[in-house]
Amino acid sequence: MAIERTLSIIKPDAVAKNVVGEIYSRFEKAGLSVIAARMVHLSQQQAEGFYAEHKERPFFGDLVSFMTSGPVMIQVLEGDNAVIKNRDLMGATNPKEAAAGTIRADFAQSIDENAVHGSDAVESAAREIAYFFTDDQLCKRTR
Ligand code: RTP
Ligand code: MG
Repeated sequence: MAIERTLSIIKPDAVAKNVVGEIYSRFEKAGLSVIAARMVHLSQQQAEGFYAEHKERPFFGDLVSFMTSGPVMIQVLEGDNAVIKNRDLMGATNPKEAAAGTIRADFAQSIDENAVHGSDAVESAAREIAYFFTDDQLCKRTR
């Protein structure tokens, strides 16, 4: 198995619900380690830049207003197959379609306010990690 890194964001709805610890616990139980983290209230410019790939989509404006509506918790997760493992923990984009026991099934209310973000591929993970963290902010695991 490949050791990968992925970018995870606990979105404003889940931060407001005070379930950051519960979501971290799921990462840990799945064997993913947090190697960098910070809490940020994103500016409009930061949110627009992060979701630039969706710029032309009809939901872009709502997505940016939601992502700037309160603080988010941003972390880099590392572990075996981290990208797909985190996507599996998250569940489907629409929480109504998310499998039971996934983060979105348990903590999200709608497709617009869906609790978490996770990179969708190794390439996008590298880009998204670099968007929020410098290399020297990524900690080496000691075991
Ligand atoms: P994310 O990027 O946040 O991890 O979510 P995702 O990969 O599961 O979904 P993506 O297609 O990348 O969409 C990004 C976010 O935009 C909102 N969205 N709304 N109303 C809609 O049809 C719609 N589609 C997407 C969601 O909040 C989604 O997380
Ligand atoms: Mg996505």
